[in-house]
Amino acid sequence: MSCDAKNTIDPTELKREILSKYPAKVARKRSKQIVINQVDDEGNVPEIGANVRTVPGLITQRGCSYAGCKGVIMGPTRDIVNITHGPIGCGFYSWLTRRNQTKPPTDADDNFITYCFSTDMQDKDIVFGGEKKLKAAVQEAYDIFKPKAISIFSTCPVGLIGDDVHAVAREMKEKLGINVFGFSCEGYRGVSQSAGHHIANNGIFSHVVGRDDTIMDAEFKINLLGEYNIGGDGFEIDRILGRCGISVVSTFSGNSTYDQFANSHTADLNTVMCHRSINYVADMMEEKYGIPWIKINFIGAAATAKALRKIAAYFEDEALIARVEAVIQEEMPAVETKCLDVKKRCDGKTAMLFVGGSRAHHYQELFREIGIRTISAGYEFAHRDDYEGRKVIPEIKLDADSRNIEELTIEQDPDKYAARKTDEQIQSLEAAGNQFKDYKGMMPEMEKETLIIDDPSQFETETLLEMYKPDIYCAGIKEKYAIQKSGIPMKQLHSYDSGGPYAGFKGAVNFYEEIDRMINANIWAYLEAPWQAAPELSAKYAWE
Ligand code: CFM
Repeated sequence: MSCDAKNTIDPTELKREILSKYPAKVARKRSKQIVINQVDDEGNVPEIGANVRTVPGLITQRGCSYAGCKGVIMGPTRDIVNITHGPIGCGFYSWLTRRNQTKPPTDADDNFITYCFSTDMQDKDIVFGGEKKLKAAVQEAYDIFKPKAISIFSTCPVGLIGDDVHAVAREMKEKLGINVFGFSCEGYRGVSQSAGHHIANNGIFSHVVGRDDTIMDAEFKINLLGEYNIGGDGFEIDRILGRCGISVVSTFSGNSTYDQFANSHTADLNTVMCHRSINYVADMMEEKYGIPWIKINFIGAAATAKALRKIAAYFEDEALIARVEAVIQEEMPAVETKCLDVKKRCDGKTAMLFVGGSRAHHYQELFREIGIRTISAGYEFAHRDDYEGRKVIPEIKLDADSRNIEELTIEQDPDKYAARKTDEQIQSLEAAGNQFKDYKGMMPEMEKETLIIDDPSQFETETLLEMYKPDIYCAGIKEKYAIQKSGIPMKQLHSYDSGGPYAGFKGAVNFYEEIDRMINANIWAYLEAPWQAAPELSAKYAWE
């Protein structure tokens, strides 16, 4: 029934309708970030505005730079003591709020993820400076936990008053004899958490990667970059890779440890899962150590099979290629049985995905497998390359906000660089259809006329829901209940609600079941959306 409505909506009209509610200047800005998708034969798509400041007053889904650094990148590492230098709220709200899991091999191994370390900055520290307090906190953490490493995260006031966290880190490193490093990841450092990813990754690359040259005794060694083990995704990926005989030296940063980062330059291939948060690390590792990188995706059963085949093709080993095929053959029947069953009830339904900087793309694969079309999607904080593909990177203009984030100058390491493949080998692999250093982005894979919205506001979300009435909407906790009140099931794709894993083969089965349960539950029919209860209810903006 609602299908007709979806097909008759003119996205151009809808965009005009949304923009008409904004003041002219805001409308101009938003019009660049709301794009009607078109894909030509070469896979070219329209330009989208992305990675720009949110207009003050619009209710955004975004987080801050500190969140991206401390929570996203460093959050899943279990044996580094992460101290938040700042008011207690910043530490508290980034304490176990992301469902990244970790599994120390034994109870004796360090696991600090369950702790919240903070300097608990007070007014007097803002006035007189907080460096002394920070030093005392580092000392105290060391005395109690004796960790391998301690890292320090700057919150907004730290930058405003000018505490030098790096000087404190240097001094304490010298004094304690362990690795201590700081991050200038004040919340305001960038336009979103994306800046924090970059700051964290630069820090790990400068302070940790390359410090342990032990070569793992394994035949096929890879790093998994941009996989954060949300809901146990990383465990499922490790299970599958393990079955294939592929060894993971380091995951950045799901279920990771300090030693794995330190050792990661010994891997022979970097595989990039979340392009947004980590693509620059892959580039830096290639330049400094000679490790090529490929984009892979373990979200979706077909995507998982494809990722495994890509890795096997890179190593050019017949036994590995055969083993990967055997694993796919063994794993797929259970997935296909579930998929066929669920598809009976989900085929033809529609979804909208507004998540982070990567999942709004990856999850379209899983939905497609059970016959669900994505009719509108967008990211909170992705850059143009995540939408349009890496080919637009040279065109992206650096603005003042991007310049704020340090770009490391990387050179070949005189001792540790070893090209894993010669140029000729890479070329012949490319000729055989393998792609290196490439990501085509989300938009080329989306249908024409779908609405792509960057950094959507709450008002835009509500308008989309009202007009399109999708069968399911995916975003985060801030959006969840407002959306469900309008009678539309809402799946959290950040935390997975309480579910997961959704990666790999077993994850696909979990996801199909979950979406089937949510979409086909009777409960939604009993809910009345505000516009159904009071269709004439309207309001005017002050400037109208
Ligand atoms: Fe990468 Fe992520 Fe994402 Fe991200 Fe995130 Fe996340 Fe995400 Mo939430 S690193 S960009 S900053 S895939 S926490 S595990 S779900 S917004 S789409």
